Amino acid sequence: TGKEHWPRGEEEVWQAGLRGVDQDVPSITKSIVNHVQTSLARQAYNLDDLGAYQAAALSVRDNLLVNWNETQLNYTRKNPKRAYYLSLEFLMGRTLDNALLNLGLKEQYRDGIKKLGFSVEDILDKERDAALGNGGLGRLAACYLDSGSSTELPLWGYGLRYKYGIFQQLISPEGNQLEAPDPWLDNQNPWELPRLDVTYEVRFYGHAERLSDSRGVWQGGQEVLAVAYDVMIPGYGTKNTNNLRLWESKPKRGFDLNSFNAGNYEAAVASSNSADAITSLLYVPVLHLLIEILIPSSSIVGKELRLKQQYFWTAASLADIIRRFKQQGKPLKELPDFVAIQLNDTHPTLAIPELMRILLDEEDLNWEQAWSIVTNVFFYTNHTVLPEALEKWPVPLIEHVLPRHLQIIYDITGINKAVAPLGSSSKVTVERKFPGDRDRLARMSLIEEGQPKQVRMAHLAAIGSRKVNGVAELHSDLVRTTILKDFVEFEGSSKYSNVTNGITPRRWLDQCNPELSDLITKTLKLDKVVWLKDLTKLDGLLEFTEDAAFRKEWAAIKQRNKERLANYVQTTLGLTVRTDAMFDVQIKRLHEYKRQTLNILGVIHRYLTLKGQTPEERKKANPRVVFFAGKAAPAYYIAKLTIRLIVNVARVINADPDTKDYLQLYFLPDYSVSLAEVLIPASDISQHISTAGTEASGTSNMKFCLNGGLLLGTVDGANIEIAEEVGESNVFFFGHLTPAVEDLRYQHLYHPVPLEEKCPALHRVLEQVSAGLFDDADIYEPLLNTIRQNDYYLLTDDFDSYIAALAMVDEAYADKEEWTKKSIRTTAKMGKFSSDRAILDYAESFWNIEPIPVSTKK
Ligand code: GPQ
Repeated sequence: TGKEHWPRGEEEVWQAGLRGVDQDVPSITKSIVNHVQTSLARQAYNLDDLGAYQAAALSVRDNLLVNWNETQLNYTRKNPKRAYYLSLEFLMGRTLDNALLNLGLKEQYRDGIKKLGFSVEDILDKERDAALGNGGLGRLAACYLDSGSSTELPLWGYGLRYKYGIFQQLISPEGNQLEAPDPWLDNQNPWELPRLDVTYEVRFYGHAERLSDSRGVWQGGQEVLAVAYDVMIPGYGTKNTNNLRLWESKPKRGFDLNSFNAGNYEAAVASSNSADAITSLLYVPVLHLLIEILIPSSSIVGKELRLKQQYFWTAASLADIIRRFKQQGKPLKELPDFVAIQLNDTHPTLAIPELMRILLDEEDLNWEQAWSIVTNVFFYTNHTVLPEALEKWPVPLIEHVLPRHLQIIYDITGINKAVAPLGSSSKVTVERKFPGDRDRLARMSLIEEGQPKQVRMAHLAAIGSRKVNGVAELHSDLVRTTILKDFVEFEGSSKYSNVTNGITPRRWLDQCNPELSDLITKTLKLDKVVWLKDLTKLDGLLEFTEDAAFRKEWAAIKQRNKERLANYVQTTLGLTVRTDAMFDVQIKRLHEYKRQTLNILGVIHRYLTLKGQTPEERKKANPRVVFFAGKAAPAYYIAKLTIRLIVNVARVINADPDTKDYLQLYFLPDYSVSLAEVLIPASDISQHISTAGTEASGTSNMKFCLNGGLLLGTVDGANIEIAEEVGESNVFFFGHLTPAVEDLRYQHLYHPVPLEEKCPALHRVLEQVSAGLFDDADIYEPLLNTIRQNDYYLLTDDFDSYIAALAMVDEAYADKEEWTKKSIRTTAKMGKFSSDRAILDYAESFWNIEPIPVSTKK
């Protein structure tokens, strides 16, 4: 009868009850109305846009769940090797529009929602961003998840379910950044599925004892519960839907019953409060760092909480991965054949000693067996070479919170193992390879001497991983030749490689720039699924650069995107932006190395130049609107001062009747993924002007160029590879190159030249700021002094060539037809920067995993 293949009950009854995925408009409206009634308990007469958004989201979620289930069942059946992306940040942004586009249901929902009396644009706008990340690193993780599903790879993400994401940024009338919490879960989150039955216990503190050379036992302390929340990640043009599993912390027992019974209510809830705190908020780094933080009490408490976050998340994720592996009944030595774990920066590096602990203490393997498994499971991506941003943890703190892990870290670095045997069979150690080289041993040690001693997480991540990569060619070279040079010399260079970052063209073109996407589809005469999944197809646009009608359409779309941005500024800030000017955009975290200061000083220079001209002379100027957006870490004083300067310069110049037709300046508050989706398609030129060698890759540079914006930048990060693709004549480069940086810094220290001699133009600008042209005279002295004194980020060296590059941009923009050709060529050559290419590179060269498509493709 075939019934024996059916798990339970009567198959027909089951099949009839399965909520299918009917995707015609009547089924969609029926499903939305159903959710209005039975999920939200509301009705047509009291449904507002937010309610309509929620009902539509729940109805889309039904589709995702069906696909998610099929995908996971397929993985379980086929049992392939899987990869896991461990990231403390996932900057997802909004989900509904993305899910509709990936499912191919946007038009059906547009029609259905209209029939119900709402507009799809209005309800999409009701969704709050999931902003569980700071910047590029977190958004990269989100793009990689989209690409993992779209390329049908068995790839899961693991992260934390913060109750508060990145703070909301407000700007005071004086121009100060104020921070407000981001309670993003307050409206309920339709995109997550609580898995209250998937829980693990995670231990902190207590005491560790050694049982033998390598084995030990860890007991006592505090136990906290990790609870899983699953977020569905739909692929584009496929049913494959992967999982992002986020952990929430919870007290193991609601409260301490003994204290409760003794009438001590405060003590009873105390342990419960500290367990909840672990996943309460996302850390906002200073100098991308974790030292000073958004915690009201002392910074030691903040640091300890951050360490607890890192361990809580890695321990729960590893326990989950191992439980899944063990269900197959295979021996642990086969773990590397079924599991690859990518460490997104050093944040999850505790996974290395944690897996050692599990294998040694709980699974009874010996050191060589355990170390061989560990070093074949993990892969480490580095995202910065800035020394101040490399993670280090004080030894006493690790000893207090994770005593057993500290023992294991010491064993890895220990005398006999002297920076770990190379693989399980080889007994090569640093001591044997470089006899007597004590400096080298000290440099390579996992422990940095000092008061207190500190654990160098990048060294631990490198030595414990199968492969190590940087995120753009130049950056990976710098990783190999600077921060991990000794490790390359010890282990050989083949372990140290590069994967240039990428971006998903679904969100960063199709979703944020639908008109351009449609024009491309029409022009290439391809189904849009084809080129959005093979972005090198954009190359086909090149032959249309000489087609005047095509250029006209291309330019008209840019113009409408500029108007859309102007509208946004009008409705949110009440300010009128002129749209007949060049739009010049710099949007990213505020940081000295990214040099927003160079940009604002350049704006002041332009303003002073215009002021010095006659009205007749001014008429020749290229009108320009400059946009900034970005958040500063709350404790990063210099970055906040830069925001204040931008806001006050804007106040003065936007009100100046002499110049306001030629120069406008805006700082848009509360930068987010959603705001980026409005800004990026509207830009004519965007700025990526970090000091050479400091920006690991940059990813917004790729987004702007994909949308036909030209790039003004330094020879740094992925700018270099963008220029290689689009050709140097289509980008505007300036500034000193990486090899010159060290020498220039030396000159600043030992042979300083007075600014009025070295760079009179910059000197004049600083004088005006100091004189109080934009604000109280003294306010900006600390910011200006960073330039006048040691000028670590080389503004005094790059200012003149920056101004010259801006002039070249003006000149090029004057020839609109030629500019549009450059814009088309830029988009056409962006194929390399799809995150599909990047994720497939990780899959093939590192993880050794393959696509596992769910049988029926759409
Ligand atoms: N990046 Cl170390 C972050 O966003 N946060 C960090 O803590 C570190 C790096 C960025 C980096 O600055 C950009 O150049 C990269 O494009 C981005 O990571 C993704 O790799």
